[in-house]
Amino acid sequence: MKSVVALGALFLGLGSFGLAAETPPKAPASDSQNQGPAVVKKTSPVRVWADQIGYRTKGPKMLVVAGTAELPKDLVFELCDAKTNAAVWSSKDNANAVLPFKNGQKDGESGDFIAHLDLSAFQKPGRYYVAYDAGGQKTRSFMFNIADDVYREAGLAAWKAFYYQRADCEKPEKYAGVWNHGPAFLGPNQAKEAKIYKWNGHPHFEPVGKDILDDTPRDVRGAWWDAGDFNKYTGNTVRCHNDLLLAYLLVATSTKDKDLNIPESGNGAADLLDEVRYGTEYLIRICDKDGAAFGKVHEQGGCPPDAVKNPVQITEISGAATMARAAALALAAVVWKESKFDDAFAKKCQDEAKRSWDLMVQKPYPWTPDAKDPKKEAYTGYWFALDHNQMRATAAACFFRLTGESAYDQIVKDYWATVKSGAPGEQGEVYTLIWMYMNAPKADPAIVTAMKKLITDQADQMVQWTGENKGYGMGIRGFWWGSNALIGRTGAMGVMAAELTSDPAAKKKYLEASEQYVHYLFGRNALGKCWLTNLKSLGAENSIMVMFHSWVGKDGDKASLKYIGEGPDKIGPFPGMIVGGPNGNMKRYVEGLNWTQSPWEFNEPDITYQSPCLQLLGYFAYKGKDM
Ligand SMILES: [Ca+2]
Repeated sequence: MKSVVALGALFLGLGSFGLAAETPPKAPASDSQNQGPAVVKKTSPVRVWADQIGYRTKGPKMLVVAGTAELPKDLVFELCDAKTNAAVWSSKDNANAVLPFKNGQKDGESGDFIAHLDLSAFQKPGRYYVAYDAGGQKTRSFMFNIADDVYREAGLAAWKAFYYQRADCEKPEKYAGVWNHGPAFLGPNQAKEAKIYKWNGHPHFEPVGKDILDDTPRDVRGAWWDAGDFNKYTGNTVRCHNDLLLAYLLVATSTKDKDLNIPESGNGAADLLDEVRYGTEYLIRICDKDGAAFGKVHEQGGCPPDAVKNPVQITEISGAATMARAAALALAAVVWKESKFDDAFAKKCQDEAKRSWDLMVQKPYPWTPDAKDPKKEAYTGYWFALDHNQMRATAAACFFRLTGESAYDQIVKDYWATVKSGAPGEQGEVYTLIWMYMNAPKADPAIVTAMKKLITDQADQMVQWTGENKGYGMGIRGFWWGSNALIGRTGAMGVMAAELTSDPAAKKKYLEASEQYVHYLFGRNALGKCWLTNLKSLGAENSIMVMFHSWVGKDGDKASLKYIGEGPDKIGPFPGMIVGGPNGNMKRYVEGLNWTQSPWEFNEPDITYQSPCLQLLGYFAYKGKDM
């Protein structure tokens, strides 16, 4: 009974996505008691992996059949109605729907023998699974929906995950459901009155040090905890913030005020932009009286977050952090100004960006050169620094769009002359820079053409890695630590290219290629995992239920236990967070929290994994129904 209660509460947490008629069918509570065949396991000799969120009614619908050994020629696949278990389609009548990959030879990337099961021709909305005989046992795939607007709720849940990850606030039940907590990090010596500490040389996730360098109390509330740890690294915050603003711009005209059920729902501004603003306001705060930005704010992780009473610690100012602040706030100024939601806030962002920019003009980077490499700054505990020149050019592109001043244009042009196209999605802030520059009123047409070509070239490369060319229907350069971020970034190239073209055939080509990466994130991958946390209520039977996290995944902590895994007395982690994913190869993943297996390399989330995935999933959430 407990799990039914928890499921009800989960609906409460996501409750206000309020979609009525367009809502894809939800997993009925009876899913788990389904009387159909045994559900597929990663050890099944033959595995059918589906996108557990689902497929568009009229879109391509490819599932992956994976065998440990060569696939038997006589395998029959039946599409079954999840409620009645009745077969509604069979590969016996659709022989061409099963397409052996590489003529049935082993796929080197996954080590599986693969066939593509193409259900595109089946176009009846509903909830289904695929049943088949795996080595003498009747087996079924995880269930999936077929619906017109199938990606919407899962994509919005991935946006809402940022709300749960917010630092320095209370999360009332009204917005957070069963993942509510009281006011956190707002006590004495915490985020409202934090002090600057001297870095003691310890790793990034640890406290800055023991010695206070400056005891001026500073308000550094806001933004999001970086990952499973509760630190706020200025570099990562800026990267995430800027990724999210681009993700917003890709769907801006489709977004609404009340999309996310957050405290800012009902204020008249798009909720997506409100969520980013929680980071923007932090970046406004995170500097001294001259506009010099601090490198990191340390908050000690704990469960529940409001139980942590440790002092919040700030590191020293840094030139790299200051230029990153300028770029982020200049970008926010453009987006807020053009959105027309809050002109005063747009101006404040611009003024603050300019303060940091002017300081960098007076006092060029690096502020204190590193003795070993004088082009870089001496280290004061500022982790995850972003490329200084890229940040400078991004800020300049934004100022150029805001003011039209040619000095900024020249900075962008000088930087652009150094840019060579790289692998899809792997050029950091360059995409934001392009998005800002190409729509600047006085942009140089030749530069704009070259910028668009960079995006289109990378999207074309991405298209080559999809569909029948790959065992799992998509590819990235490699499955490294945080591979899901690269999945998001690679898939997002098609979204950007689709937005740049006016040719309907090209747009379709790019979006259908990007959609393959959506399928990967939602479960059509070599481990059959939906890489987002706790999406059972949206239909993903095998979503991530264990995530390495100081609050909802703290091994051995009694208060955290209810958030870890599933079963009686469990509610699991908050929904929609994307974990790092496989690391080393497509199948190398650790599911638990056993310290000796370095779970943080696999199942820890990070705001910089989440943000590029939102350029992809956010786009499909809003525009998937129009494809
Ligand atoms: Ca709002």
